[in-house]
Amino acid sequence: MSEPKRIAVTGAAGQICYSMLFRIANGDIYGPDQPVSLQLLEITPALGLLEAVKMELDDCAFPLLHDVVCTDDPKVALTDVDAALFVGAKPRGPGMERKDLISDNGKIFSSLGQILNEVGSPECKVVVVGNPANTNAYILKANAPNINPRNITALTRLDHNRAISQLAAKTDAKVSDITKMVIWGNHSTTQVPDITWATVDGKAATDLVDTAWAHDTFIPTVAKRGAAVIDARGSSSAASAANGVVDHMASWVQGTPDGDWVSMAVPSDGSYGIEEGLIYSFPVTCKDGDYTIIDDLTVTDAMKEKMLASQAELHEERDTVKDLLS
Ligand code: NAX
Repeated sequence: MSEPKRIAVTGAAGQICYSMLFRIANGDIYGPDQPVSLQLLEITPALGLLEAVKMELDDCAFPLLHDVVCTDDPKVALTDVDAALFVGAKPRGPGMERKDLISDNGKIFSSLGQILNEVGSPECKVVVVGNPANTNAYILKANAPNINPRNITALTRLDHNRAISQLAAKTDAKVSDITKMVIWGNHSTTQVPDITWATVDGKAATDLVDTAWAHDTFIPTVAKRGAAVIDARGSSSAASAANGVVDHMASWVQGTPDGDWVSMAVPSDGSYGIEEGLIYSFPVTCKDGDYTIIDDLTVTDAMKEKMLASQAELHEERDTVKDLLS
């Protein structure tokens, strides 16, 4: 067997990680022949809970799980990792404005970015999950110039999966029949779920559903699904978010199937007029551990307007944290 892949996970005693770590240890990111080591980071008060998570990981006796480190020292967690999954962040508290959350969480990502810059491997693959995910990834990128900027990404795969599920339900199809879904933009309610190129069992989705449904029902349902889950369960999506992270990383590492793509928030290369460097969700294909933005789709005027509105929100978020962009 090969050397273990080292994976750092922050916020490792939280809700998302309680679903995610067991999947990673089972080989769901790097595949069934690749051992993994977990380097788990928490804030000091949560270390007891993190030890309990480690006890359960031990008790699963996963054949691929080589080693588990639990720490409150980001340097220990981020040293020499092949992948870093930044899940830990503060949730929005009562009376807190979105911009307060951005500033508070932004500080976590500037500090972790600087430490990753110091101790991380330059080709380490990063996905930011903690919200606001795109802007936190942007802050991390600005603070970690030694890390390949292409490798700093944010999670919109949960939104992508939600969109597939909604289209499958509407067309009475199986989720496995759906290809070429797109999520453009920010992981927020300004995101743009787009079925323009989607197929359902080989047929164009746009021939199966009407435009009014696609614009007035599908887009808001997907974009507000996170809030609907909070209403239903009293806390934010955890198992489905964990699944989204595993899917995001597995596609990146193992590749996407021929004839399909996935959505990932990655540094823009200027495609579709989106400012270069902004962390923005695009359709991408993955191969040999790298991704390529699909840059030649013809977007409708209506979608372009929404895509630019999502970019404008990212610009506003960036203005709020400009002090953190060293
Ligand atoms: P939890 O509150 O259950 O867990 C977060 C954990 O992070 C806690 O254990 C906390 O102690 C830890 N933490 C806080 N600051 C830390 C720091 N500086 N270093 C290390 N650990 C730290 O939240 P959970 O449900 O797991 O959600 C985590 C984040 O994911 C939240 O920001 C949430 O908003 C975000 N989400 C993002 C999604 C996406 O698709 N991008 C979807 C789900 C989720 O809403």
